[in-house]
Amino acid sequence: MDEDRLKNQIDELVRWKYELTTIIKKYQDWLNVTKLSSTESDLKLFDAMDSVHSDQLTIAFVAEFSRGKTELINSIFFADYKRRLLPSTVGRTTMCPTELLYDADAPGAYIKLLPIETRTQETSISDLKRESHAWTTFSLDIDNVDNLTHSLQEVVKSKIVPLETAKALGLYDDTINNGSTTPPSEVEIPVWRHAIISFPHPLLKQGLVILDTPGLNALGTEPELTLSMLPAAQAIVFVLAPDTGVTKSDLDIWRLHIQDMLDTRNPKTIIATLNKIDTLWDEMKSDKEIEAAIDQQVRVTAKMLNIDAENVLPVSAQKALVAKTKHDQKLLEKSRILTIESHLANEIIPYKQEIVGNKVLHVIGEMIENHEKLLHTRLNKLKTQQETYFGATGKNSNVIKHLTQKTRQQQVAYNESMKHMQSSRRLVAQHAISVMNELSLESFDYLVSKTRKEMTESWTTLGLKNGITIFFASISETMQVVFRQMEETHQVIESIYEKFHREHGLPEMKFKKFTIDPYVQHLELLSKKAEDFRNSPITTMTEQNFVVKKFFILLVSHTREVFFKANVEAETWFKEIMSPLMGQISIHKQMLEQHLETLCKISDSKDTLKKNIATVEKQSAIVTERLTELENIRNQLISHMKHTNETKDMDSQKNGHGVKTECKEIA
Ligand SMILES: Nc1nc2c(ncn2[C@@H]2O[C@H](COP(=O)(O)OP(=O)(O)OP(=O)(O)O)[C@@H](O)[C@H]2O)c(=O)[nH]1
Ligand SMILES: [Mg+2]
Repeated sequence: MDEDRLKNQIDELVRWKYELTTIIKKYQDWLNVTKLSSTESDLKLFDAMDSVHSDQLTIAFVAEFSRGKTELINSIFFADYKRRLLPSTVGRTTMCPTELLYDADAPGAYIKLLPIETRTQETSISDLKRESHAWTTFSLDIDNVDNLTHSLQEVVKSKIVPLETAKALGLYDDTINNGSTTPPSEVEIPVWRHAIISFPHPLLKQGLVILDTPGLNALGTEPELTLSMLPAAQAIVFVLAPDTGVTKSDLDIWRLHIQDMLDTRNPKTIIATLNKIDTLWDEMKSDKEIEAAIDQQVRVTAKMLNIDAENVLPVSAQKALVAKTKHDQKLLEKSRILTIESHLANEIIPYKQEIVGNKVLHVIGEMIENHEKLLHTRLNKLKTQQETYFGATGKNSNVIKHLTQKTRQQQVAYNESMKHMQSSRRLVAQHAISVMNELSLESFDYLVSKTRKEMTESWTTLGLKNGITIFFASISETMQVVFRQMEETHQVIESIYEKFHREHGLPEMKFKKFTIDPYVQHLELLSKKAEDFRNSPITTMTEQNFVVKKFFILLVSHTREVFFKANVEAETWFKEIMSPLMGQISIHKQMLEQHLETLCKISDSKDTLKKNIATVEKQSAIVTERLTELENIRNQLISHMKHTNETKDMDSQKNGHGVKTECKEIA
């Protein structure tokens, strides 16, 4: 049924994630059985499983005040309560950004509120989330809807404070007075800065997170929303209303906080809703005329926002809530809420699935590939050994002596290469030190303190703006240095891999290069946001330097996060980059030793030779069986993600490898 589509799709996503973790678990068991697991592989698989488990689907609602964000949330997600669960009234209602989620670790439902006064601190909301003492928490009585709705009223609370207090909190916007009247002596401000509501709603329990934001420049005064919370959401619902049309402030919000995101994500994940279409329902007009009027509004809206008309969805949140409460199917259809729910179900959830899938595939796919290569090498070496033994049957001792000599020579060559390998590894370690030094948080913090010093010397809006520019220029310079260093490192590693392939017949292996591109792109996005922020009307007034300062603090904290991620990934990369080659080398060494030992024994008796042939045959059968198991796991993973692009890549790699891993004859 259409009404249940969203719920069904979320259930489906949960099932899909569960199956994905089952496949990862199967691979982990396989690694244990084959004794190929290592601390690194365990850690990687644990991380992959954890990222699937803790993954959330966030839908954020953004708009100017009174467009009906909260009403939409109530009607899409909470109509079962048969009332307005979250407060929604005429005029400005929601006073603080509100996250609705399910916290499985908490003993019961709660509402957690961050006092507005925390704005004076330099700590970001995401950091404050880890400091429970900073929040005021009330438990929620979920069995009594009256009590529940009453408790949720906290998010609309405001208070009157002296002008100076509002200014100190960066909450006084003097454009409101337009310079024509004297500033007021008192200002109304929100009581809370942020709210987190946790309760066991079925969809929230499945990992859905809803972010309701207040209108009236809340996004401008709390830059963290624009910088991190909105970009992190999988879907953004931007709400407009036909009674006001697309106003200047609607457009400002769109341009300053949403439009940019269209460049970096699937456009279908940003939905513009034209809410309150019931205001166009006119009994004096035919259904056709009403339809035409709505279509016209959709086209105008799409043009103004410069998006496809199919991503502008007309709706009546209020009538949808009434229809769901009264089970009025006709009104429900007329409200068009099901179109929005279908869009969320059909576009957002599969997109989310793709993101999670790609993340897992990126890690696991590569590991499986390396293990497949390893087993293929082992199998080929066993085959060669078997052929040698067969060849040796009935041969005289001179031939065996010759074979032994040849293998010894290979061992000497191998030992020489190992010496070369040691010096190459030292070289790679040196590269690692320089790269890690550039990406170290100490260097980053030094850069920040330097920028800060320059900024404190001119703690004016202009000085702060210049500080941001200098800051990004320095970061970009660091990234360029890292890029050059990594290019050199890649060359060194390539030559090592190549040497072992050329001189010892190890399979031609492509190692994974470390790319800083995603980090550079992320930093460029932050830099662009900073640029937009610098040019936005809010920062043109010197009185707003509170906001600029806050923005800078947040930018630093975000950039630090990006840096930290790059640092961790580079460190892991350096740790792992030689592992596939070392695995192959270890097999190569083992096989050489085993081969030599057998050749020595061959001359002893024919029985030993027979026994050895039998052992090699048995080993080959086991390796073949393990390979089949691994291929099954890989196929399961591929069919589980059949819609992702990376799967296609993996498929083509699969077809190309295996044959290539043929080894040169040892003897
Ligand atoms: N006629 C009509 N009124 C609606 C509709 N949706 C919301 N409203 C009304 O519009 C007013 C504002 O709705 P809210 O949901 O509080 O709007 P909001 O966007 O959350 O506003 P803030 O919380 O102030 O940012 C309320 O009185 C709602 O009942 C609708 O589809 N039709
Ligand atoms: Mg609201």
